[in-house]
Amino acid sequence: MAQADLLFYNIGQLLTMDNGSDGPVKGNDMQKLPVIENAAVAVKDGKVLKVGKQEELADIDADEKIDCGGKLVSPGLVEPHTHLVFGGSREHEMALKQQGVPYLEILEKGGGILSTVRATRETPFKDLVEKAMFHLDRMMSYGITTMEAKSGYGLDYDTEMKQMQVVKHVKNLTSMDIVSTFLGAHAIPEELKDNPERFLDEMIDMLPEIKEKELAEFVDIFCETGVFSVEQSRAYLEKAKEAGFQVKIHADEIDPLGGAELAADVGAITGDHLVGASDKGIRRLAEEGVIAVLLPGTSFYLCKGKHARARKMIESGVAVALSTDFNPGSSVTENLQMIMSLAALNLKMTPEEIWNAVTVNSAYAINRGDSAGKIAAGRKADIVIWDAPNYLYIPYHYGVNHVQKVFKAGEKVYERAEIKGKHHTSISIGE
Ligand code: IZC
Ligand code: ZN
Repeated sequence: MAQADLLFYNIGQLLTMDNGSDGPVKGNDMQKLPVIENAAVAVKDGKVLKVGKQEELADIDADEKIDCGGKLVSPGLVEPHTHLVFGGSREHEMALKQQGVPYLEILEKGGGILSTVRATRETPFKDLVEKAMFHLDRMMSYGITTMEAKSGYGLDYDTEMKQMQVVKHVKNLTSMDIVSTFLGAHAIPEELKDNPERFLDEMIDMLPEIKEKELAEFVDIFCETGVFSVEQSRAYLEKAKEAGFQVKIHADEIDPLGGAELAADVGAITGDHLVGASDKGIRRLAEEGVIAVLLPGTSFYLCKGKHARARKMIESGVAVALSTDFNPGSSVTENLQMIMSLAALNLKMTPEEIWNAVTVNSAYAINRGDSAGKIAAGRKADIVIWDAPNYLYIPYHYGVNHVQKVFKAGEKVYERAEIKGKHHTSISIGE
């Protein structure tokens, strides 16, 4: 009899996401979902030992056995686009939004990103660490076990470095796997308002040091009206590639500028947002194998009634990933499950496509396809037990946290608290 540390048994539906191939799941293949009913998963030394039907794991004994109550079990979710580290908050801008002042106009007047830049410059390192940990813990409670974190609220050498050092420090405090992105080109700082080229040169000058100190794996830019043009972005990203980075683009988020085409031209690993992506841009993403990271929470929160054309992308053969875009301005939520609901309602993605988008494809979107997003023998045991009877249920029941327990590398990192007091009920969904 083989010996495991942990055995998850009585799993009603297990989404292994182990589709038998490498690479992101593209186009119509996103409709396929690797599911095992009545399953079990054995874990040893933090890694998955064996996965299968419960009877196939009858030969495994374990120190600890976890009854999954016939519920849904999935890999830890992967979150591929966040602005995790920032000072302050922007709740005072809600009223402007209600009055119909556009996001880019708030930015032009020195608010928006620039207001967060002022706050981030002023906030001491240790406070940024604490704040990042607060949001990151909440993400973990929503089932996320691997995530990306961008800089971009410094817009000067010291503060951009500070933000990336915060991410590096936080990696030692959490079991969350974090992938870092340098987004120095997130806005033009007030002090260089009239000289964006000089500002971009300053950011380019930082690249060798960022590389040497391993402070980021990706370089990203906000290619948008009033921020950086397609041509500025192209030149910047070419420099980033020369410095040895893979690149990402905030592309066609608000205005359709040709960001999708640019992402394809420069061989970006992802094009993010793509709300205004053209037909040609979508075709080019498919041709070049650029992963589309869609952020329907941002479209929801910007209240413009316009959504990324996920159906067109999937029909064209693009691999789609989903993300919260967690940030203090355009998408203030850590809840990737809510994003799954918005993807169903506003992007018309099917539940099967949505699950591929928040696991396998989001892992490939941050170069972690080999280690995250699947439950398979030899991989880290990043596992979520859901208070849900099946995978359809998560996008369907929106806005709440369905997580019962989260395991990171075989270690329990979150468990839903019980309601205390005489009104407590033990009834739960799926029983
Ligand atoms: O702070 O508003 N779009 N960057 C590009 C953002 C939104 C984050 C922010
Ligand atoms: Zn973003």
